[in-house]
Amino acid sequence: LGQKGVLLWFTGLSGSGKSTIATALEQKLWELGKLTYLLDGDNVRHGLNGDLGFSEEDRKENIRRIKEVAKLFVDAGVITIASFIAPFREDRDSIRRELGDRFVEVFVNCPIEVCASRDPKGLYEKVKNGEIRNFTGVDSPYEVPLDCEVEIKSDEVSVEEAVDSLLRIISNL
Ligand code: GGZ
Repeated sequence: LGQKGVLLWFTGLSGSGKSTIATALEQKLWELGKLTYLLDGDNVRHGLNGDLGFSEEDRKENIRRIKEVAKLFVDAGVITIASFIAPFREDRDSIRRELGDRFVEVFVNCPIEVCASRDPKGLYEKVKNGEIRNFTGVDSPYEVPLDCEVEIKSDEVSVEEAVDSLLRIISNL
């Protein structure tokens, strides 16, 4: 009868479109009367994970804590959307192991050249000028998903098309 919780995890490079698609999906679900929660850098990295940076160790701890929070939301029956790079396959796979079929890994796949040309926050420019180090895809690794549930080529499909395909997947869960 009630809504079953699920975790949709958007992984991909900075500027790949994770947050844009995640926000549009959340809006659509809200219009459908669904209970949702969006976890992203704005509400997690400033608060709960405010002590963490972008070293490999901190990124892994970032994802571990977000996983634990997300599990609570899923337990509560919420359609939980997480938008974080999560660059390490091992970390994403550990979420899948714990949540099983309640976990949907969404790879927002976009060539880094396109991400860098969008550069919504001017971060790629800063990387180029040497102002930021350990930047994902440049001098910090991103392990491409091999077995994700969904892949969105954000340079090829529109946000609306991406949201529609995700809604179809959610409705079949
Ligand atoms: C990658 C960085 C970095 C470095 C700051 N590397 O495009 P954004 O701005 O809004 O998304 C990026 C965000 C990445 O945080 P996550 O918590 O998703 O990363 S991880 O899963 O790897 O822990 C970017 C900004 O923070 N940012 N410095 N060095 N992205």
